[in-house]
Amino acid sequence: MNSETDPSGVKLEPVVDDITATVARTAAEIRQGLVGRRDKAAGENPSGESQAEADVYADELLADRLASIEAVGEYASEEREACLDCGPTPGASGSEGGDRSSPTVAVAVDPLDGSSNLSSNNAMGTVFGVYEAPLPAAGRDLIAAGYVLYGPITTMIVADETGVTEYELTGGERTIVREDVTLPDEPVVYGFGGRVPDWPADFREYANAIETELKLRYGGAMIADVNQVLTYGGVFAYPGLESRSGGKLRLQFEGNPIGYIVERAGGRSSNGNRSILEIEPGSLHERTPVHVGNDELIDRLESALE
Ligand code: FDP
Repeated sequence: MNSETDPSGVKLEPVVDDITATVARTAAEIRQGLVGRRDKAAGENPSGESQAEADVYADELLADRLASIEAVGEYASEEREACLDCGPTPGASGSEGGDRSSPTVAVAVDPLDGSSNLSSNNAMGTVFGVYEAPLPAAGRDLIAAGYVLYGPITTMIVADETGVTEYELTGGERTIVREDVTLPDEPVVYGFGGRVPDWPADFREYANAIETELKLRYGGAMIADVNQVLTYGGVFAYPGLESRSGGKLRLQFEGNPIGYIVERAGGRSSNGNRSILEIEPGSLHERTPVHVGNDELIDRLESALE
């Protein structure tokens, strides 16, 4: 696991472990709580999308559990407007007088990614990023990121500076099933979000070429579609659209964590011209085009979008 220390020499490994274990335990509760919560809730999220009852439920559970971890200074979620301040500023002094014995981090989550799939009972996920900086933060400030995939079984991917690990979850307990997860060298699958007529011409041209080479795997939940790429190799994209140049996915909650995981697994991420992790964030809920996958496929994407 993480052997990282922050610049002042404070060990971050126990912090990441605590957060990861908490997300795993909470995921068991989220999964169980999906039954009876598939209807729309009254409100919208800060991006103007309607919320399912399960979105609100998952956010409240994660906020409660993660904010009670001493080292978590901020909790932010796709489902709430502002950051929840729950401790000292992330990345700053952990206690009075500048003693850095307790590092603080910010955790950003998409509590239920792909929740439109609730109606059709298809796969969904929970995404989290652990930033050693106040939010909104750049992807290079991530010290770990991961996701839980609610598929036929529940699995969890966790990436930190040492690499990527896959777990199976049983009632919130983790069992390692794969260490040093890397993208297979030979890409097999692709999945692209957004409506085809809304794709810019240059992306459409790229997609036409990819369609002749790889198999389509698109399920409408980013986590499930990215997990296909991590398992078989290939490319996932939710590109910038004619109607919305930033695309759909949110930088803090989706783009950065997924970019971090795929890069740690030996692949590349791009917003169209550079790594997603290099984007300077402007606001908590800003969107970004997301393209992740095998190096060569992302190199070609960037050339196509030049
Ligand atoms: P959802 O709105 O169902 O939560 O995060 C947004 C997301 O799902 C992603 O998981 C998914 O990749 C994308 O939106 C699907 O969007 P489309 O319906 O436009 O395909």
